[in-house]
Amino acid sequence: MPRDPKDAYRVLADILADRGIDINSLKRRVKNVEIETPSWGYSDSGTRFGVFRQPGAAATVEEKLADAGQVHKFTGVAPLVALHVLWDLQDGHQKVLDLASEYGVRVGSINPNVFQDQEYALGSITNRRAEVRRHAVNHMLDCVGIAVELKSEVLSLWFADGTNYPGEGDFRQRKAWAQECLKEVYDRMPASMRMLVEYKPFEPGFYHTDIADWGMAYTFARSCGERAHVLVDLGHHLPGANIEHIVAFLLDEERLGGFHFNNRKYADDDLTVGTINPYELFLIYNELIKAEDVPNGNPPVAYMVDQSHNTKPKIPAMIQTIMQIQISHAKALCVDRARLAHAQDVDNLVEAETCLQEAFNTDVSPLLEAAREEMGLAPNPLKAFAESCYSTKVSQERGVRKGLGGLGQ
Ligand code: RM4
Ligand code: MN
Ligand code: MN
Repeated sequence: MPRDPKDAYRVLADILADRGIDINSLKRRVKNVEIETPSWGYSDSGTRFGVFRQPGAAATVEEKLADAGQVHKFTGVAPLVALHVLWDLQDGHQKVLDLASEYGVRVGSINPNVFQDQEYALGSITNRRAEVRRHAVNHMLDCVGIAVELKSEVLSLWFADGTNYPGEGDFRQRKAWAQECLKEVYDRMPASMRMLVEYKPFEPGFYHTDIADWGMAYTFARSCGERAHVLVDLGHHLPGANIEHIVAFLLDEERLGGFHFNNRKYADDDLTVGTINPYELFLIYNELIKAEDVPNGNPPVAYMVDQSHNTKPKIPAMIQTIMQIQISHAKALCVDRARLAHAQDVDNLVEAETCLQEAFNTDVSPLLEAAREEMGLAPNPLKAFAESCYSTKVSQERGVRKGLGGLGQ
């Protein structure tokens, strides 16, 4: 028998009340979320073995903003779009601003590209040649200007810098070059702008990468200044890394700048967030909620998706992603904090872990559906999008093209 949504909501409200949690306050919190989706998630993508073209995949910045607008229209919590300077910003910046507002979204982080030009084969900000480092810094300085014009306050940096062979480079010399370049860019950012420094343990450098882990990103960020923070991409850790611990540590240091949400099974797989290891995502959100409840001086956290859906249809895949994030967020809000704190106080390990397990096992769909209803949305965004026939329409109009996507175009 199909469940009555009102009954399900009342049952959940009672369960939460027993945990000392007011369902209305949770509803406010799940409504008050802004997630950024990546422009490159709407265009054709693939692996180094090939790119798969889908009818209707976005090929211009206008189409990417239009598709992102659909994700926001049906989820209500994805109003921001990350832009990649090389892939998206050939058109005039005013035009991009106008298009964003036409499609009901805003420009989110600005992502420079210092990894695709031929001259970056042996690195950008750690390249032995001063003229290549200069070129990379100039590009990032241009991006600061672009960000200002596009009213974006986040410069999000990822470097492909690294080496493939022992002996190829001098780690400490490269560290000094990276530091010098980052500081020059940082010093030219307006006071309203933040710099996010992303790390990655391998690929495309398979022997070493210059910003390999959170500690290195943190060190670079600290030596730039207060507005440089660490970006945690969930796919950029070696197997077994305790990401929730890293998140808590960075929050405590007031340096957690943002996330690139995705999930991994083997490497930097960019699979759908929360699908391979949902408990990990829940535990990460658990740390974020704790920090929201008792704020310190940590900057606002940018919640960004970094996924390219090579074989799934782009827009439904992104809506599914947003829904997955909402589920983990909502579950982490369901932890009985007082009971957990007490269990920790008296070293009751079973009870403490039970508090987390109970929250993780809570069916939060009645809460999310009620929140969507209050936002004037359909309870199931994926279904509502499918019924809108937008995909059929753009597939027919756009067809299959080779466009301005991301990597591999
Ligand atoms: C990297 C990293 C960056 C992304 C590039 C293209 O693995 O996740 O965030 O911009 O890929
Ligand atoms: Mn990333
Ligand atoms: Mn990545």
